Amino acid sequence: MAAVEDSTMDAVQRRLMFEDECILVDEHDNVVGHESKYNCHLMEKIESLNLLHRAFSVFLFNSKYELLLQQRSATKVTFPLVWTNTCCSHPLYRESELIQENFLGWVRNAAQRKLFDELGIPAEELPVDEFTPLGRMLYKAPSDGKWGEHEIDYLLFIVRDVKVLPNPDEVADVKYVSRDQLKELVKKADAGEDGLKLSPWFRLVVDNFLMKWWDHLEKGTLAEVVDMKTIHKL
Ligand code: DMA
Ligand code: MN
Repeated sequence: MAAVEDSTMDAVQRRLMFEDECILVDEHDNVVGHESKYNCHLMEKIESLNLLHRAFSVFLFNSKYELLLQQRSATKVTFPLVWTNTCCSHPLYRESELIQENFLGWVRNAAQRKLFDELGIPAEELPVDEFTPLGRMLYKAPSDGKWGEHEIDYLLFIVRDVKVLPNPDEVADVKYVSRDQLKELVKKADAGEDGLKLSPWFRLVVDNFLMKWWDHLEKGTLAEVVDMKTIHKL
């Protein structure tokens, strides 16, 4: 992927790069400060200052237990046009998104904020108690020469039939997949077919957790696999 130069950065994405103040954490997920989304995603800063920030990934299923995927828009600074889970972003360094009770306090605000921004799903459709936090993973992934991720990512499931209205600044395409359809997608991405790419964090979840969690979701035994103590280093 070509490096995104600041001068050619999409205006909407540039605004978010400076407006969004991400939460800096240590390897144990203790809050240690805050930094602009811009600096948090510059590989040079990540490496030289060992910047690590907090993020979340929502996996939304419909009542047929199909998973909603999104393709990131072409204007995203990191990982444009890759296919990924329903919605990913960062809780921001503000009181409402730093609340930690049951790992759900800030979800009410951060996940609801981005599910509306990116997919047009109103907050009323997403009661906070319906989100199940499954686990946390720490990973680093370069996007191109300049940008990348280094995050502790909270993985959240929700089952809900929703009406989706994608925001073209954020999302190029959406689709629901069954488990078999997702396996086909992964095969295609591995083979480089149709220029199909999956995000590195989605791929880590697929390879390490998703199929097992999906089984438990369908059987109604998801609580058995919740582990909010471990931070998986992947
Ligand atoms: C960041 O997602 C979060 C993860 C888990 C990669 P993003 O780049 O889509 O963030 P935003 O939507 O805030 O640009
Ligand atoms: Mn990030």
